Order: sequence, then structure tokens, then C-alpha cells
Amino acid sequence: MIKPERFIIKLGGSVITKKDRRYKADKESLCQIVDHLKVSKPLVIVHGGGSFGHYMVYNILQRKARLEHTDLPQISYIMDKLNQEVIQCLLDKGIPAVSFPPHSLCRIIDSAVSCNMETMKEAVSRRLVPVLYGDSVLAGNGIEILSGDTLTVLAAREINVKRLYFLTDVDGLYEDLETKEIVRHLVIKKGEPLPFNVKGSSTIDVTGGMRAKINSLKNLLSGSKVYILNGRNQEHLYRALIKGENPSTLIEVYD
Ligand code: IP8
Repeated sequence: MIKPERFIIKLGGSVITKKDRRYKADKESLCQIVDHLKVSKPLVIVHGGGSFGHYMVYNILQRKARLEHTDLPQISYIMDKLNQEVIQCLLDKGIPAVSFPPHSLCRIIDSAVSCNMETMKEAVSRRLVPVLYGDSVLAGNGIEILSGDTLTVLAAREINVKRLYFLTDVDGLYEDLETKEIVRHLVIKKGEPLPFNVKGSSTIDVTGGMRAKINSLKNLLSGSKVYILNGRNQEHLYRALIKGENPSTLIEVYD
């Protein structure tokens, strides 16, 4: 195994839930990933909404034009359910995971996300493993959806981490959706546009999918390395998390 390096991992909702079954976790996929995390030891884990949060928000938005603060209890409840499944699997495998519900840590003021991560940092320093997740948070008079991707980037800055893994259900970042050609290495410079037209998501995704993910990476510390890989591919998980290789897409971020 490579020398353990400090890293954060985002478990995409499409990898840990059953896409076409509302409010159903994919425990098999989740626990296979956790087997690798037991060895590679992330500092912080973040997970997405998948068929829990995204379906819930989509359903609410079928009935009305926008989310209201009265929707927060229902959205945070369903995300808490998924979070419990994640935490349970981590605890079962001996990882000292502890939930940090983002609706109680973060809010959005004039489009700027503000989170109090002091307790989370303290937990990391005591070798506990905080688990955050995409959630609804108070924003102005209403609420907004704060994606797990944004939280991953914020947490990486807070704990000074420059190595990040994003697990999705595709083999990395597609250069061309038709040929399914994968971008192996990409350098992003802050303040410059992305070098090609990254496509959004084709499934229900209320937080913008791949394009939003790549754009949010511009907020990382300069010199950060971001690995995007298929969390359902055991060989890729092994190569990335245990051997320290790049099986799919590596994005480097510089000022
Ligand atoms: O899957 C979205 O988090 P994401 C969370 O990380 C909700 O974008 C509540 C839809």
C-alpha cells in the first residue's frame, strides 16, 4: 500500500443508492467501498443524495415553483435516513464515523455558503471520521440545496487537505459523451474557463451534476489533486485508494 496520505472522499449518491428505487440505499455497493476506506483511512467522508435527497427535492418541485423553509424538515429527514445507512456500514467495519448534519452547520447568505466546521475539525484531530452530506440549508428567507460536492471542497480547505476522491457511477470525466472518451488528466486554473464543455447530468440531479462539480473545484487550495472515478468498479477503487494510482480522471487545481 502507498504511504497513507490525508484525503477526503465524496461518495456520490449514484454509487450508494439504487438510482431507480426511491429511498433505497445500495448497501452492497456502499459496503464494498467502505472495505477500501478501512484500509486507506479518509479524514472526512461526504456523501450525496442519490435516490433519497434528489427524489425528495424533485417531488417537492413538481408541486410548486421553489423550495420553502417549511420543506427543510422533510428533506433533512430523508437525508438523515441515508446518512444512517452510511454510518452504520462504516461503524460495522470499525471506522469511527460520526455524523455532522450540514443543515445544523451551514447556511447560505447572499449566495455565499457559511459553515461552522470547528467541531468537525476537532473531531478530525481526535481521529474520528466526520461524515457530512448534501442537505437542505437555510438561505435568506427560504432554503437551498447545498451539494455534497460543495461541502467536500469547503471541508478540504478547512482541514488543509489537497487530495480528494469523488466516486461517481461513470468512469471519470467524459470528454465526449458519445464516444465515452475519458479525460485522463486535466489542469484547472482559477479565474480561467474550463478547457472544454463539461456536460451536466442526464439523470435527476437538482445540484447540477458533473459541470457543477468541476466548477466548484476552483475553490480548492492551489496544488490540489482530485480523482474522479467509478465507485462501482472494484479494480478502480483498489488502484486509486490502495495503490495511489489514477485509474480514471485526475484534475489538478492551481491558482
Ligand atoms: O448529491 C444533494 O447532494 P449531492 C442533496 O451531493 C440533496 O448533490 C438534498 C438533494
